[in-house]
Amino acid sequence: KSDCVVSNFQVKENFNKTRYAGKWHAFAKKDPVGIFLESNIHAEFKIENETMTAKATGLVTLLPEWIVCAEMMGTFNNTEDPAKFKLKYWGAAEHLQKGNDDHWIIDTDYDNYAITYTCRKLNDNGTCADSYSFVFSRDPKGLTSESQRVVRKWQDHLCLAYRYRRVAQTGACP
Ligand code: DAO
Repeated sequence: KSDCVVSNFQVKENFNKTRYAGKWHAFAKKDPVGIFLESNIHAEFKIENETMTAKATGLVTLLPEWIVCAEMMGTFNNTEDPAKFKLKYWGAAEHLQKGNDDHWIIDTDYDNYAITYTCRKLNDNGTCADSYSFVFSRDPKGLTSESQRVVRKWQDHLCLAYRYRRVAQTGACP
């Protein structure tokens, strides 16, 4: 069982970013405070001289009457743990969000599912006050029940069970 202390969370052992490269579709997401990416989220990961980069797309609401498909760029800077990255991200357009987040690959089988974790703000006791997490699928149609079973176990480990919502994939942001 998990104690919910972020520094004790397990991440993918011997994470192989070459096998992780390619396209992933968001299947479910636990949102941070101030949600940004809402639906139709997908990302294409590449490796450029040992550094993982991504181009991500998703529907965002900038104003109630201004909903756009945001194109986001990210650079995943390596750390001493191959599954833990410092993600620097920015929008292709100026009015989009930018920032620096931890980005941990909690688990993946590279071919079907992945689950990521970001904690933006720690509590004094080491648990997380503001986190987000993506469940990715290689198949845009979704995850098999077997993959969902594995993912559910990790959601529990991250102390985020039942905090995820399904991410609609309607083809709105190709
Ligand atoms: O939707 O509020 C949110 C959290 C995500 C914001 C960061 C976007 C990063 C885009 C590049 C990385 C793709 C995995």
